[in-house]
Amino acid sequence: MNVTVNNAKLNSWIKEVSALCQPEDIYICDGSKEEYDRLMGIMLANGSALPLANRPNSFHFRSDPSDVARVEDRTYISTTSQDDAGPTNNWMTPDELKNIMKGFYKGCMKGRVMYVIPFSMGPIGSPISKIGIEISDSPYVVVNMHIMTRMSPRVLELLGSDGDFIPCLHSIGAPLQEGQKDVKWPCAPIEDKYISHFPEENLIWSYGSGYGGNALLGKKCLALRIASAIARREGWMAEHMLILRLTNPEGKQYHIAAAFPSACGKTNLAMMQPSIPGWKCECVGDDIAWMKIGPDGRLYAINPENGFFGVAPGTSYETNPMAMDSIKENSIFTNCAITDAGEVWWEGMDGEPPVHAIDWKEKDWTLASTTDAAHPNARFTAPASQCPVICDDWEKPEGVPIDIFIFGGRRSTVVPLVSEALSWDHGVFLGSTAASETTAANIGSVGNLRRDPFAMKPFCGYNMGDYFQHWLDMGDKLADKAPKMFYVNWFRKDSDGKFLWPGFSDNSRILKWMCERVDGTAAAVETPIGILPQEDGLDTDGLDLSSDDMKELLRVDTDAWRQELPDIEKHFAIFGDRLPERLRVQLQEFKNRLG
Ligand code: OXD
Ligand code: MN
Repeated sequence: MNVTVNNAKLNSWIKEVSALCQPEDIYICDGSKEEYDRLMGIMLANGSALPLANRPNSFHFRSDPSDVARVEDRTYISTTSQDDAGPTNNWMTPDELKNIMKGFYKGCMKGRVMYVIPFSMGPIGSPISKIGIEISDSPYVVVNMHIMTRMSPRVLELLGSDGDFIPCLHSIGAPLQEGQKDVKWPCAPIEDKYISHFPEENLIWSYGSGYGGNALLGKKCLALRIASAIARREGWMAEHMLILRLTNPEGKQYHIAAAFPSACGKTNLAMMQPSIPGWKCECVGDDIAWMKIGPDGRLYAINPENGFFGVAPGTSYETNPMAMDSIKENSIFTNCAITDAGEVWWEGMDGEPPVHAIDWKEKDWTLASTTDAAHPNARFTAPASQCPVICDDWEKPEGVPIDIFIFGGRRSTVVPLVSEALSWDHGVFLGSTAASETTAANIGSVGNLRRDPFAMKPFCGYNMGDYFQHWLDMGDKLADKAPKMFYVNWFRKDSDGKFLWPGFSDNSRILKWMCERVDGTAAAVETPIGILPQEDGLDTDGLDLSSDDMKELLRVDTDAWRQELPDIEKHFAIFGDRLPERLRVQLQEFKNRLG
């Protein structure tokens, strides 16, 4: 071990894990540039990392083809009683799950270094931040954690001898026998992967995968699943939300937190540059919001992360110029294609596709190929500080005051461009019934409709019925200081299957209407599904959009909504008596309004 550790809990945990996993060596990380360079050097030498030609200090990795996304089927919330994990989570008792996993962990780090990664989610030392320690046998995880979290010796200093932390144990599950040659992306087969959470003791155990969401344990595991359970106990919120600041031409600021399921364009919206003159948008975070009620009774949000782990395909100067500028240097890419010029490429990047590339599976790819050159869930990891529109206050320990909540999903039909909730309870109803057509970020079939309440289905660390109640309780506490709630769908299509709304920077037009609703200046019409803009209520100046298309975008198709009711009922039924009575009332009132 390279450093003496003073914290008693950490010392005994390190001893316990090393006795179980039997690594060749133990290394305590300090988050320094020297450490990053050294580990990257090792990975360059063994061929798992590839330097990129035109991006300083940037590298590409290819995963094993079986290890490309989060594995929801292998993700567990392990509580003593199954009811506490609820119907949306895989469950086993802690004893049962730990027994199985200990079998896998036994000797799993043989021939590898066990890295101890002290990190802070949220600015180091901020009262809302949480300290985690990840133990991992993957140097790829260490370099990604350098970007995605705050890693520094200050974290250990802050812990002192008796401070508490969230233990996050990770192994790729690929021990090396004496003399065995390593592969470029070691991992365990799918049926041996486990992403486990023990919210009753704030503990995370992950085994078998090196993919970001399964292996960078500060993100989905700590900052969402474990934090959501802590937040409920402590009366705050941990949400799968981007955070942005919008400033109007008069200089008034609005802060928006928005929940969309994976791969619905959260990163694009978080960094969006408004197409309407005089409006400014700045990014606070693109994936996770931790929110607490401040001394003035308003809800304040921080982004607990330090970087972006974004979906690369579809990202371009057209769709997200600020992301493109964020990944010019000091970035890590995973599962992209590599051009003959030694650069990353993915479907949807600006310009002409390369004539030839080496695809994400390390095979030749040409324009004639029928497969994708980059995996649809290929990712970039980039420091948030490199985003040209990162908000000056993004690291402010007290956070930014939220004015607006947005929920949404990807729906080609039924759901109009925007609607405002009739009340807080109605907003919770909208969030709790949110649905989206599935994409490549989660393993499973693409294109099905899945209910993804508050975009938290894969990330809620306790019974989702109780989670809905927590939202209602937070509304009661916030009372007239509660943010307004909206539901959006940028993805409605016409009968030819073409998107009706241009999206991206033009989404600012929708955000503008929301701000005007907050100020009480925008006209609106009440419909059975919520409050909608009047037909000419949105600022469409300079937009080439026919009035028929606008009508279709805002059309409330009551028949189609009536047809949705059985699915909503079925969705609510799974929560049994944990479904809050107030949501039953909302459903009944919705039915009544639809007639
Ligand atoms: C993500 C996800 O990686 O939601 O952010 O899957
Ligand atoms: Mn996400």
